[in-house]
Amino acid sequence: MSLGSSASASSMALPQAAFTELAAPAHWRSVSLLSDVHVQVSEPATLAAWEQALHHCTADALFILGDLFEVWVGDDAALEAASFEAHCLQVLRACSAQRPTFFMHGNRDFLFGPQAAAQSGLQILSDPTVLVWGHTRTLLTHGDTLCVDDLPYQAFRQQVRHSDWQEKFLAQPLQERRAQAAAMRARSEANKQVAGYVDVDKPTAEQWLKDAKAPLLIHGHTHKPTHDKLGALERIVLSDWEANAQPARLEMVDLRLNEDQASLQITRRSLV
Ligand SMILES: [Mn+2]
Repeated sequence: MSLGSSASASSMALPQAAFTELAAPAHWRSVSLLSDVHVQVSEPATLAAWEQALHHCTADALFILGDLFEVWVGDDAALEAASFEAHCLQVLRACSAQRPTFFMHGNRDFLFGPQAAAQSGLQILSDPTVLVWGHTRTLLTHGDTLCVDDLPYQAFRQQVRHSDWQEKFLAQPLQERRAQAAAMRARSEANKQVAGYVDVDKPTAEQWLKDAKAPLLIHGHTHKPTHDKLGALERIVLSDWEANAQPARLEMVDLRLNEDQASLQITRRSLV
């Protein structure tokens, strides 16, 4: 089985968004969001910044919208003594002990499973999810499903999100999975050198917002942080993280529910 082979694009279904809702408890005053940290052994500065961000988090809830890990090859990776994965789950555990900490799968860490969730205390969110907070509705997604123009990626996504593929992949030895994931990443990086990151399809995103009855979309994935308009609607794209970039990219978004319970105060916060 090859990790990189893709199913034919013609067999691909259009994204079907089912809008799961998450009701925020009445006492929440602020939440923080981040995504695309891509923690990995080879980037200790980004890892340290992420640990600090969680340690100093004061929000009532934290939302991690995917690609927290550069790669997640199976929950058993965290069972290896002193593994990088085990360390990361400990960091998450300390955070989730203080506040509800939600995790949505990204395209790098979609194999983050129930065992890792239990070990870290993370609550897994379906993608997409509508956060219903006071009278506000905010649509949260990793963002890769909305990149409908990237047909090879969508075909690949459909393949690897299938339970048959996942069972076969996870049945292989851990070392073999790590090697395959590294090869896949190398190919994906090479692709990006050529094509760059594809943005989400704006008409599809707008339709999702209309169907979800939400005026605001928050997503990551594209590594193109922005706060812009989608027609009459609004979108925030979370930044990817890289401590050694010039300038460093270490950013969270904070939401605060206004007194009217009907609007949100949005702050992009750089941790540099
Ligand atoms: Mn991604």
